[in-house]
Amino acid sequence: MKEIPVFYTPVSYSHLPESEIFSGEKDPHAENQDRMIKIMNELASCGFADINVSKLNDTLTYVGQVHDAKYLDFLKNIHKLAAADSIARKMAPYKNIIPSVHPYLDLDSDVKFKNLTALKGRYMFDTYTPIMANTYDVLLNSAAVAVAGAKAVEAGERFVYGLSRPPGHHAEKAMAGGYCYVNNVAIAAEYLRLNGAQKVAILDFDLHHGNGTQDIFYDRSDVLVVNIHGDPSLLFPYYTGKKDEIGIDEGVGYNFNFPLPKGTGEDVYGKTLDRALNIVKKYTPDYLLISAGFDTYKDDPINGVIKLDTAYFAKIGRQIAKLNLPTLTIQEGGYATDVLGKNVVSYLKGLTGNK
Ligand code: Q9C
Ligand code: ZN
Repeated sequence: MKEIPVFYTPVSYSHLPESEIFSGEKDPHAENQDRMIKIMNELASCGFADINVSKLNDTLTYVGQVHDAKYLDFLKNIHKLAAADSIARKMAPYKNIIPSVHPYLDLDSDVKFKNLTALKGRYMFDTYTPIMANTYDVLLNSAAVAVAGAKAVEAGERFVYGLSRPPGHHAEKAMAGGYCYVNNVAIAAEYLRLNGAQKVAILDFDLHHGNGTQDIFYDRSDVLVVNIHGDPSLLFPYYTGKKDEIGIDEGVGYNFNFPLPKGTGEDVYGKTLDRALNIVKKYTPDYLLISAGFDTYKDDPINGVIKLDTAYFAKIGRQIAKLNLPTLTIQEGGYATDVLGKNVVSYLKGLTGNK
């Protein structure tokens, strides 16, 4: 069968968030290592060739184009700062950094940078996205997978899959959240823009609104952002993803949201996907990037809104392929671990027209 190169890094397996805090209670973390194991195993058993991205090369350059320098300093240093503070207080260091207090007035006031508890909340918008000792290393490697994928489509590959983990689409210019630290798909888009592409389109079909990608490109017309997701009044990230968010300044008319109601099945989903793809087509981008989340699967443990089955992901792939664009797919969510690999492979086979 026609092959799709698969980029990944084994460093992702060392990303081990233990728990997420929901309504004050610790839950086992949904974005577990098993997800990636299942995807890799299924890809291997279907004959996909994988490419281990083991060097960071110029990744940090492109991460730095997307994210604020202060935010990156925070990601790099907060765990060490907190550990040193614990030791100074003769306490056991925290394994996971999770915020307690969020800024509600002046985001840039000094106290937020001088006080550790204040600092933790400054750059994290939820309690689902813990920072561990190795998080900075892990997130750079995850971004490196996206950059390597971008280089491969730039070099002429028609379809590429980047298994970035942790995922990225909830990470804003200066905020971690939704299991995301840096925005892998945005970093890939920025790579392509800075290396000659005039226009890049991003289609995000994760169950959750890609608030981070929207935030990053909201005032730009050179990167089109189109999002299909479950109604954010029912689902994370709650505060964004409505239809009337159309962009600002230069970016007006280059941001599209398609929130879908509870119970959405194939019929409505298919019509929405057609509309979204028409917008992409009209834009005539040089490259198409896909934020692929498989949490729209009918039995996904954190989904109660959109109901798609494994075979339907192939249909999504076929529809996307019809646009005839060089297409880089970046992995985002999907928490029905046992079928996640099958859902990914179904989609990838749909892209290439394989059964
Ligand atoms: N147990 C991505 O799909 N929901 N992020 C937590 C509480 C957070 C999803 C529910 C969903 C984040 C990349
Ligand atoms: Zn999601």
